[in-house]
Amino acid sequence: MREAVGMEPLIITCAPVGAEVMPEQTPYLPITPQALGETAAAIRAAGASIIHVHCRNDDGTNTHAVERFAQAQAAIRTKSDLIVQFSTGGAIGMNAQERAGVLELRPEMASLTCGTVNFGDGIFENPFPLMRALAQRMNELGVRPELEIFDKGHLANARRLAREGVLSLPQHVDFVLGVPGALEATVQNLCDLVDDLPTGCTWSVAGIGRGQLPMAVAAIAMGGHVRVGLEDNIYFSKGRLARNEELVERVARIAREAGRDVASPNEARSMLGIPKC
Ligand code: KMH
Ligand code: ZN
Repeated sequence: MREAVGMEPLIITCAPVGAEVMPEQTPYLPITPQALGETAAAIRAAGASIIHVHCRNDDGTNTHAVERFAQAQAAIRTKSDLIVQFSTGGAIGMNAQERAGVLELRPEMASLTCGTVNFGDGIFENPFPLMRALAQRMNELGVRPELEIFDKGHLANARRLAREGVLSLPQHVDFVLGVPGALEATVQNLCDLVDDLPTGCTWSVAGIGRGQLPMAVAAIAMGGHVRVGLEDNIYFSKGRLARNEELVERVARIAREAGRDVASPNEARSMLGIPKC
C-alpha cells in the first residue's frame, strides 16, 4: 500500500437511483430523466466523475426501456461531463434482451456483473451465456465494461471470460460488498479481493448500507476508488436520509483531508483509458 500522497486521484462513482430503492423509502431518488440531469450536475460539483445509471418510470417503478435511457443520457450530457455508465444488471428477473438493449445507445461504460449471486431473498442471475453476450456486445459497440464483483468467485469468472477471448483484461473492477447473500463489507474481504485482482486492473468499492462509508474510507487509504449513492445506501448517518451529492461530497472531503486529490471526469477517462469527451 502506498502513501495517500502520490496515489492516483480518487475516482468517485455515484449510483444515484438503482432499481430496488422505492420512493416511499426516500424522497431523494432522481426518478425522471430531468431529475437525473440535475443530479448529474450536483454530484459533478461535489466531486463525482462517473454516474452509474438505472432509470425509473414517472411512478417510480424500475424500467430498462431504451427510450428512457436515451432521455437520461441526453439530460446527463446536457448538464455535466460525467462518464456515463449504464447498468446492464437492471433488476432481478429482467431478461437478457432487456438488460442488453441499452448498450445500443453506446454509453462510455456499462456494468458487467461477473456471476450469479443471492440478492436478498432473490437471485441475481448472471450465467455464462448472458455474461458472454453482454461482453461481446460491449466489444462490438466500443463500450467499456466495469466488472461488478459481488463474490470472490466472480474474479475467477472474469478470468475465464478473458481466457475465452470475450473479455480483455485489465479492466476497471467494482467490488460490491454487503449485499445480503453475498460477500460482506469487511476490510479483510476487500483486501482479499484486491490481492486476487488480475494484473493492471483498477478497482473501486461499493459498500451496501452501513458498509458504504467504512468501505470508502478503506479504499481511499488503499489506493482504490469509491462508489457511493442511493442505489447502495440511503442514509447519511443513522436515521438521517442522504442526498446523492452529500454522499459524494463527504468522500471527496475525506480523500482531500487524507492527502488524495479527486479526479475530474477527464482525469478519470485518462486513468481508465477512455477517450476524452
Ligand atoms: N439491481 C441489481 C439486481 C448493475 O447495475 O449492474 C443489479 C445491479 C447491478 O444493480
Ligand atoms: Zn446498478
